[in-house]
Amino acid sequence: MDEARARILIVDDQKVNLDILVNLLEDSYEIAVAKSGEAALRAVEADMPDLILLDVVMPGIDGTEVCRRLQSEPGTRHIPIIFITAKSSVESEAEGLELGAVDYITKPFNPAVVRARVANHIRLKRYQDQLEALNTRDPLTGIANRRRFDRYLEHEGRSAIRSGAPLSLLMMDIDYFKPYNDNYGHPVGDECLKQVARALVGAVDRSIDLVARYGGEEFAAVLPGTSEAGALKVAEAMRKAVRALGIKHQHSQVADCVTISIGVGTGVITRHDQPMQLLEQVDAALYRAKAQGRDRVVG
Ligand code: GH3
Ligand code: MG
Ligand code: MG
Ligand code: MG
Repeated sequence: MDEARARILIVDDQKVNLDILVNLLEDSYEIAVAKSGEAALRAVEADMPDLILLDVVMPGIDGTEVCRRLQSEPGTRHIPIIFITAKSSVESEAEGLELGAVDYITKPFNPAVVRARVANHIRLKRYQDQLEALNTRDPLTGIANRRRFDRYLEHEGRSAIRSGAPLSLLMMDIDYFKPYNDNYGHPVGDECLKQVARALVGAVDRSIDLVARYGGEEFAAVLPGTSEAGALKVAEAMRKAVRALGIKHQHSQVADCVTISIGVGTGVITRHDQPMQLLEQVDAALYRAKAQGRDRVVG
C-alpha cells in the first residue's frame, strides 16, 4: 500500500448493506464489493485489498469460511479482516476474533465508529506494509534482498514439486569489483551496484521471476517454470544488459567496462532440499565462469 488510496473489499450478500457501507467509505477509499464468499475469494485473488469488511451470514461460502481460507494461505494471511455482522453474541465475536479477524462490528452500527475503526486498521496496515518492505527489500538497490530470495526459493520449490515444472536459478557476480571500489571509491561502487541491479531486473520480463541482491556484489534470480535453455537465454540477456550500461572500469582485466559472470542451473524438483542443492550447483557454475575468464554465462 503506497500513498495511493487504500483499497477496501466489502463483502455482503445483501445489496442494501453493501450500499450503506459503500456510501460511508467511498469518499476516503477505493472500494470493491462482493456479494458472496465465492466472489470475495475471486476478488482477493484478482486484486489484493488492504482491508476486508466481511459479512458472516451468507449462503454458500460464509464469512467464517472466507476468513479461514484467507488466513490459511501465506499470500493472503496478512490482509486484515473486519467482521461486520448481525450476529451479536459474544460467542460469535470471540469465534471471529479467534479466526484471526482484527475487529468485529455488530449491526446496527454507528457510522462514525465504523469509519474510525476502518481508519485505524488501515493505518496499522500501512505500518505492516512498511515493515514488510524493510524486511524484504535491499536498501541500497531497492530490489529484493536475500531474505526475500530465500523465502521465494522455498515457496517456488514447493510449487515446483506439485507442478513437476523445472525450476531455474541464476547467480550473478560483478567482475573485478574490488579494484573498481578501490579505484573509484565506495560511493561510486554503490552507484554501480544500483545500476547493475536495475539492469538485471530489466532483463527478466515475467512477474514471477525474482531478482535479488544476494549479498555484496552478488545477485541471484529464481526463474520458476523455466527450462535450462530459457534460463541460459535470460542469463545472456543479463550479461549483455550490464555490458550495455557501459560503466567505465579501467581496472578490470576482462573489459574496459563493468561486466558480470553468471552461473546457471535447472532442476526438476522432487524433494524439499533440492532447491538449496541447486543453488550450490549454480554457485559452482559461477566459479567456473570466473575461472574460465569472467564476463560469461556457465550452465
Ligand atoms: P571477481 O571478479 O573474482 O568477482 O573479483 P571481485 O574483485 O569482484 O571479488 P571480491 O569478492 O574480492 O570483491 C567484492 C568486492 O565488492 C569487495 C567489496 O569492496 C565490494 N562490495 C561488497 N559490497 C559492497 C557494497 O555494498 N558497496 C560497495 N561499494 N562495494 C561493495
Ligand atoms: Mg448476510
Ligand atoms: Mg563476490
Ligand atoms: Mg566479484
